[in-house]
Amino acid sequence: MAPPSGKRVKGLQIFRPFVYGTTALPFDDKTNPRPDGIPDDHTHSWTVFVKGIDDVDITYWLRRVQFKLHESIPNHVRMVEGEKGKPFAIHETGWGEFEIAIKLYYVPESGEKPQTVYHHLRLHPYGRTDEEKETMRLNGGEVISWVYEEQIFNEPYDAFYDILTSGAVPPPPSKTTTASSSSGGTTGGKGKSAKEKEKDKKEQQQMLLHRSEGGVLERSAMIPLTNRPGQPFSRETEQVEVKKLKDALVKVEELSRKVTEDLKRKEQRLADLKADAAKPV
Ligand code: SLL
Repeated sequence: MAPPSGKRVKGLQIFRPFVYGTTALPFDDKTNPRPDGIPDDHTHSWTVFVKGIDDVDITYWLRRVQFKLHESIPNHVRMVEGEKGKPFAIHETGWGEFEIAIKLYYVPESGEKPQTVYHHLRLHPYGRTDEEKETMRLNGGEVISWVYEEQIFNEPYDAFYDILTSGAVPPPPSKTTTASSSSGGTTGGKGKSAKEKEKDKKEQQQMLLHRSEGGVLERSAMIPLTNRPGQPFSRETEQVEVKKLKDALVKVEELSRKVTEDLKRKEQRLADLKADAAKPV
């Protein structure tokens, strides 16, 4: 593919948050019955996905995703084309865990080459303690292994920059809608009728309200303010992680102080013993 014509925006980086990972659920006659025709040795149904944070659309920068599954799975290389507002996802059943190669293909305007991330399909929770294992389970018993990532576009082409910044707008009311009529532009007002201005104002209010509820806006780099069911990546989670790191640092400093004190005591003892040994008898 020829690179897009036009210049790059020098000295500028734009990032977009996204989430990828796997969700697995063991077969169970009551809650997750094995579908007809699935081999007896299959124990789980699972999904691998790439999606926007808070389920916002990302197809304006990500065009398609190739998932390379384990060779034991029929037709193991799968290409998923972007559908506005929907996750890129593959649903499968199986018995074993393996590494999935997830190749991201960007929109042509970006001029970016595809890039691969790797993700381990988790069917079984792991951890040193039961508590740690439980953090991998959602309420319904699903085993989740999800990763927050940020896609960085370094010095994007002009046309792509325009796409990326064409407006932070609230997600459409139903997240599955196929086309958003909003142009994304909320600025201006010149030459607009009173009715259009009123519409703009409403959109802006809706946008602020949505953000104040903690959600993110479409075509933005925002992350939610708080956690919600199925949405564990937020400023709240970030704060919890920061606190964990701070607490760990305090512990490390305390340990290091103790070791240093111990060392000093031992050095002193050694010096005393040496001095003793040097005394004439
Ligand atoms: C393991 N190294 O031993 C891994 C291999 C393979 C998983 C896991 C087959 C699905 C199907 C399946 O689950 N393969 O037959 O469609 O754990």
